[in-house]
Amino acid sequence: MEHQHPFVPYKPERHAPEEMVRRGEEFHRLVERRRSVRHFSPEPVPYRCVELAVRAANTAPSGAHQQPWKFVVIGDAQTKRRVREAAEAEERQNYEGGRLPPEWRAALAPLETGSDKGYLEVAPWLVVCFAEKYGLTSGGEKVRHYYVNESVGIACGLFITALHVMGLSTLTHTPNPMAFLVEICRRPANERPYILFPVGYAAEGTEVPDLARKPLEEALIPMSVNLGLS
Ligand code: IYR
Repeated sequence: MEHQHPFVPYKPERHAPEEMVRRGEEFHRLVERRRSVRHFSPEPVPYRCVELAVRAANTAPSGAHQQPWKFVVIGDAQTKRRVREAAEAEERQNYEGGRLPPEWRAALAPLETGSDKGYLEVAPWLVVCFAEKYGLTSGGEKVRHYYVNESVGIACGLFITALHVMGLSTLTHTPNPMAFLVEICRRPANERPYILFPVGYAAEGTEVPDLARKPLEEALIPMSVNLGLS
């Protein structure tokens, strides 16, 4: 094949059908056990584990391969405190100040969330994912980015899954509006806070809401059924 740009061979592993299913089942069993956690142990977690989760995130496909994500890793007590205080100030407006509309509050009720975000100081690491709304050349010119939300969302999915594989827990936390994170993390104006992840071991005795996954029939619609082919 003739290419205008450099291409290299790619040969993904192939497996026999039974082996494909076995691997798919094993992976599903693993991710099925993941839950978002709001109670963390203060036990230290090696930085290397966080680094590996970001390495996994950094493999995500992205619009025009622009890789529009940044992960800021916070481990010092002072910055964690600043993040907690700023997040709680926003969340107090959400929960106690009436900024969350009643419909939204009702949707959150089963999660029993509130404006206390103590876990932001307990978890050994806070990882803030930023989305690069646009890029900047070395000369400071803006470069348009494509599919930023999709790209960063996929990267965050990989990040969460990598933590879970290692036996670590996290929460996809969005203490909106999150502009305070730009300042605290000292990020430039082209970066928008996307998700704030507390990372650590789940606290001993952690309980999570008794939620069920959506039944497969609601998530998976074989088109053949819609077409009346089966
Ligand atoms: N950011 C708030 C509210 C919140 C919103 C959703 I959507 C959730 O799934 C959970 C919480 C908070 O973190 O409390």
